[in-house]
Amino acid sequence: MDSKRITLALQKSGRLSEDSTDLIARCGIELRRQGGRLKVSSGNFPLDILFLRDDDIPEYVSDGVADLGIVGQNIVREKGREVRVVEPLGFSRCRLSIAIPKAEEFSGPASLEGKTIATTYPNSLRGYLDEHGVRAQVREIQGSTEVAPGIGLADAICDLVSTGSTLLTHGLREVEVVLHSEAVLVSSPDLSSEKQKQVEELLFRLRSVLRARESKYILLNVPNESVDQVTALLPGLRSPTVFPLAESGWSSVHAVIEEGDFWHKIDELKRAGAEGILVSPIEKMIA
Ligand code: PRT
Ligand code: ZN
Repeated sequence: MDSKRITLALQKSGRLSEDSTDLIARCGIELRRQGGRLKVSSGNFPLDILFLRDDDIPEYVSDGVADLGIVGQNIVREKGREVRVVEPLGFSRCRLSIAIPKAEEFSGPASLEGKTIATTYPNSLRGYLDEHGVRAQVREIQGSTEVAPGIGLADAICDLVSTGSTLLTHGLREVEVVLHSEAVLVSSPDLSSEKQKQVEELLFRLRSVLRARESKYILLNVPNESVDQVTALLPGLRSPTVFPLAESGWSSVHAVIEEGDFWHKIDELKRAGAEGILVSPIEKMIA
């Protein structure tokens, strides 16, 4: 094995796959994924990718078979393997929650005392119950947890929720959040210094892509008398860039804004006299 190449474990197929491979592509790393192959190598970065079931990723990374992995925090927590969480990636957000039949009363964790809870996350659920001093029976099942109360298999369930529509369809309501999750980059606990260097290079690219995702490039025309007011609204990487327009009395202002602030900022900018506002995505952002 080439000691300078790093191995990244990704989910083979499922909810994490597309965002994970897309992220790697945006880092300028070319992969030629052929059919159902388990391992592919990049020709332009010292990276090999292993495609696995998401549940197996923490084990492969903690054992050092893979140096890095992309997996949900829910799986990292459930498996309890020794891995280092290097970077939250902002996709596949969900929560692990306890849900009960919607007509049932719930007045806090104590309402679960003596109940049977079906889950595919027994360790996380036991952790939650212990933390709250609740004695309940954990029934580990494989998949389709949401049907368990309806067929008399359990009183409650503990499962992943994103939109909540699965719970709704099965007449259940979410009562407690056990943990919030998103996809994270994890690394092996002990990497050689050579590999660590490659990981740093990959991380530098990843962070540039992630930062850019949260930001927009904004261009607007502003009457000169409003430039100060408008630039005060736009922090930018340092401060906004201001150019004179060919038409006298007007300037063009360029800046970077946070996606989350976007609509709120646009309203304020219009009120301050900005016109011809253009907003575009940013591909990479190097701090
Ligand atoms: O085959 P493999 O083992 O690799 O895949 P998998 O079937 O175990 O996992 P997959 O692809 O379904 O999910 C991978 C990861 O996506 C999870 O570990 C989470 O980190 C994340 N994720 C985000 C979700 C959800 N959102 C999600 N909603 N995983 C599962 N769900 C399921 C949930 O279990 C429930 O059945 O979707 C349903 C609820 O969704 P809503 O939108 O109706 O609330
Ligand atoms: Zn899985």
